[in-house]
Amino acid sequence: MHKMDLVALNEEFGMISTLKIEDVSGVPVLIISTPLANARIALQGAQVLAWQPAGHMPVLWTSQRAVYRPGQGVRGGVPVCWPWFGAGEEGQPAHGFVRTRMWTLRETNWVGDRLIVHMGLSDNADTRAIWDHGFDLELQVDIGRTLVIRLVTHNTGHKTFHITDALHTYFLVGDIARTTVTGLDKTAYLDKVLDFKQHVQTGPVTFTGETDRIYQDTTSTCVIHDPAQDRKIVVSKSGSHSTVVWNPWLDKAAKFTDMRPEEYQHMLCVETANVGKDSIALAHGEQHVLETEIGVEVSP
Ligand code: TA6
Repeated sequence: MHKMDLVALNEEFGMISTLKIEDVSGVPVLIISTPLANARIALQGAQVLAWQPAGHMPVLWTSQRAVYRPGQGVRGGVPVCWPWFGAGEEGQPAHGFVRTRMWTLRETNWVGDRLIVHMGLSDNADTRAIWDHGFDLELQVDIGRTLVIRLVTHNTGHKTFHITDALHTYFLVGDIARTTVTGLDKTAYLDKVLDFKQHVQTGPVTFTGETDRIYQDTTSTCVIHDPAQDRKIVVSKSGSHSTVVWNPWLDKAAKFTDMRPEEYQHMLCVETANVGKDSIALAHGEQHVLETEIGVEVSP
């Protein structure tokens, strides 16, 4: 990133002892410190990389081998999957094309003691060559004792479009084998590990191997129970009818160049999404808000 751009960004948005923008291998990263929480956000992909509320351990996981390079998504934090979740059409990037693009830092503002960062991305010739629709996206990161992330999709084109989307959140856990997720009991899911066959969840989700499930038609709050770190992470949501639960386990993790294999033990994705039959149709001028709120509680 050009040094002048960084200087200009800090002049416009920097806040002494609260917000500064640094260049991490060509990727501008917002370093945020408020009395309630610390956070880091990459402008590439508008990707939240870290959030740590005061008095708690970090809540989000990022890989020790994460790659910070223009055009490459960071493994961890909260990747934004849009305008499709999962594999695209032939030759299209997985999870859409916005998580590797540079978003614009639009505004920062205080609401009480919470700091809200607004980043935006609109269609251009490059995006229309991939996906021929007019859109404006805004990601709002609302930082306080909880973390609220809102993805606002606005159809600025003339045609109705359909999207699937996700806030693909990677959580830090002490030991995946002792971790459980409640809130999905009796919910139907597609099991990617078993050729997307449909099953119904019974009781808490437990982890004994690669787990990759798309729970559908659910608006439930999920709770990640992490006894190894004596805490619970509460993931509530709105504008979302799918929840994706993913842990690659050892063999799949070993295939990622941007992850140490053994790190699978300390991460878990619980994703606020709209996938498959839960896709969203937006007509000209319509908006949709996908929102997740993350809180952490000590639970000895
Ligand atoms: O959300 C789960 C998933 O779709 C997995 O199947 C796996 O592909 C994961 O996303 C990570 O995808 P990525 O493209 O970021 O490596």
